[in-house]
Amino acid sequence: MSSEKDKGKKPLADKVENDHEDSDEEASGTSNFSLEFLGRYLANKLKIHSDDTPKEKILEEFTIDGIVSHINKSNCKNIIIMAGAGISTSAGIPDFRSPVSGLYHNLQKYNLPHPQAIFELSFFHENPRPFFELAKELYPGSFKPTICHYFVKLLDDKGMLLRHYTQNIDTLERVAGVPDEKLVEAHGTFNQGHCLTCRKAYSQDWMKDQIFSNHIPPICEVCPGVVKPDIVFFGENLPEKFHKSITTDFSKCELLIIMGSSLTVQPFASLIDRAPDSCPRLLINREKAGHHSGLSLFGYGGGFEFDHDRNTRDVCWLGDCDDGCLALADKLGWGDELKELCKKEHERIDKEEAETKTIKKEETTKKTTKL
Ligand code: CNA
Repeated sequence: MSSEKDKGKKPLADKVENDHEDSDEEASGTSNFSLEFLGRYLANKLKIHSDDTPKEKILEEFTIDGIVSHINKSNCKNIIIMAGAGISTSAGIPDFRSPVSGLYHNLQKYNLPHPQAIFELSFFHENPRPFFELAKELYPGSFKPTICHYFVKLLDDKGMLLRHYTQNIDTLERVAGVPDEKLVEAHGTFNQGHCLTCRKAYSQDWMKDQIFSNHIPPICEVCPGVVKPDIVFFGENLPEKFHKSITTDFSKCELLIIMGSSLTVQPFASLIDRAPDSCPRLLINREKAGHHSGLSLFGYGGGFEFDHDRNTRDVCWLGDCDDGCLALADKLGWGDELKELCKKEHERIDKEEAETKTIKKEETTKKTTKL
């Protein structure tokens, strides 16, 4: 999945593609005493679990039923969600890495030196047009939140959401009504923009107007700088809110749910290792991900343990995120409520869109009549 070019790069943020080697391979041929000792010493210092330390079994079974039983028994109030592009694909927004439909497979028309250049600051300074052309295709406002987004909203309504960490830039969590204080948009958002030269702030509507009226790139009103949406490019820092929130949230986490992410982009991917050992982790995704997303020292620590006999708390549910959320909601007794919320909100969005279209049409007619 990650090309040679990807390695060591800082994608859409401090993001670095996860190119850790398999820990068994790391161990092979290097397990002499001194390395083993060093591994144990560092693991101990860094509080990383050793493979052979017997650990308490946290879940009764490594299934959605096991997760539901944990939620009910421990009366979870501090659930953290980590989301990726996969929660928005059913809304019609392509992810990055899925074969055929993924964005990286469909960028030929922009004639880029390599696919990720479209999100690289250095390339953007040289040629911002491809990014803005792509932005037109992905622009928020044209898509409706999915069952997954409303599942997050429902968790919050029920007082069970500690925080929703998203890598997505499509703002669909906001559209679904997840409150700002519960949201960490780790890779930024189209919600706002700034002039790259004088830092004047611009609204989403202002940028949208500029981009869709073909004023590409949008130019600042007070200086000749280019206005860029606040999405985090390769080579840029993650928002302060991300760094602040992770230091306090994860130690409190009682259940971690990861949805629709290949967990290949750092530092986001290794957040899964911040959850305490007593915290169950549920991956809902089309493919397994995150096996070795964190620090791995001679087989110590890092990543999910789905297939390992030392697994005490990791569940992998393979399939579409919407179906996974519905399955979870059903088993919690909220299935109908979730479907109803989604239906009601989609109707509201459709109605608002129709009203906006009518108003715009009337304005155009008025203008033409005046002429
Ligand atoms: P990714 O690397 O493209 O991985 C997506 C993952 O989701 C893959 O493992 C897919 O198999 C899986 N997947 C796709 N659709 C579904 C589905 N319906 N149900 C279940 N699983 C599914 O994307 P990541 O989010 O892991 O990578 C992080 C990048 C992607 C971030 O920097 C984002 O900014 C960026 N991105 C965001 C959007 C968006 O805002 N909607 C779209 C495309 C890319």
